[in-house]
Amino acid sequence: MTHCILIGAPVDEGQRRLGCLMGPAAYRVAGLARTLAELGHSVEDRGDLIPAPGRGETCDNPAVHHLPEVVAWTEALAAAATTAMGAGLPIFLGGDHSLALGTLSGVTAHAETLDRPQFVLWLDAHSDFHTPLTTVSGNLHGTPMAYAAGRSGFDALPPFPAPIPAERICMFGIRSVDPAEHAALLRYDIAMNDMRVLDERGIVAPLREFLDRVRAANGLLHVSLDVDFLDPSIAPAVGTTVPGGATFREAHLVCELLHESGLMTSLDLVELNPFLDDRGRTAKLIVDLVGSLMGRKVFDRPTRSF
Ligand code: B3U
Ligand code: MN
Ligand code: MN
Repeated sequence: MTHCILIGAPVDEGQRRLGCLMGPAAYRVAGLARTLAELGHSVEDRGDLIPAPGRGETCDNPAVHHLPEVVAWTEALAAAATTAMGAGLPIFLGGDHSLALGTLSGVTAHAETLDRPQFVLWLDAHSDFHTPLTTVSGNLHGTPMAYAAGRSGFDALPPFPAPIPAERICMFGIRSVDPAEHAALLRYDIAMNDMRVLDERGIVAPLREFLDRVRAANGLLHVSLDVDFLDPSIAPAVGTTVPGGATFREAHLVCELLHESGLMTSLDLVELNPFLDDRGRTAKLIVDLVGSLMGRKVFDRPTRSF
């Protein structure tokens, strides 16, 4: 039994399409708390965070927009994440992926106090490895993984608590990387399971390798699930659809393996745009995936020895 702490983060300033701010409400309507309770977990819904007003920060890249708002969200989320980590398993309901600037900061700060290494599993079509100085779109939802890895260029944000070394980061589902991100990623030895790798090796072997590393290091594991990790044919409610994503079964398998590992200590659900959904189908799919992450099985095999 896990104590699940739901934290709504209706942020949509990290990109330009309106609607992500309805994400937390959609997860609640789709039955997230009920799903967790039916699996035997206790659920505490802390409601939606309200960030402080922006303070007018600027940066040298004129494309960047809503920087002060994103800084304010980062600070609010980092504080909420650190507090929640001491009390249970935080599940952050986005909101766009810029929220991970804050959640990664907060969970990593907590890991530091425990003197345990923080690991990250990034389930996304995108590597989100831009800095505010390299982004072409100016959308800060494309930057959180670079912030956590300790790239420079984030002067408007608080310094990242303890930059996460590349070998503690694993990306899955990647199929859209901008040239500047690509150049930067070549300097980092991040486990890059793009669709090329997953097509060849499948999802199980690379995931087990990573989970074994987390276990061996007694690490904490933050999982960041971007809706566009999934193929748009099953998850249409996202602003940036990229064809060729994870299938229904692959996504459930990732979640089932994560559950079996018992290693996940915090979770982001990001980029759901309910305004683009088809009768709540994407929200319901994400809630179902959280069910698999938290122990739902088709058939619960008793452990047998022969
Ligand atoms: N790399 C592009 C596209 C992108 C990143 N994250 C999403 N889209 N969702 C950018 O704008 O930085
Ligand atoms: Mn993303
Ligand atoms: Mn994405």
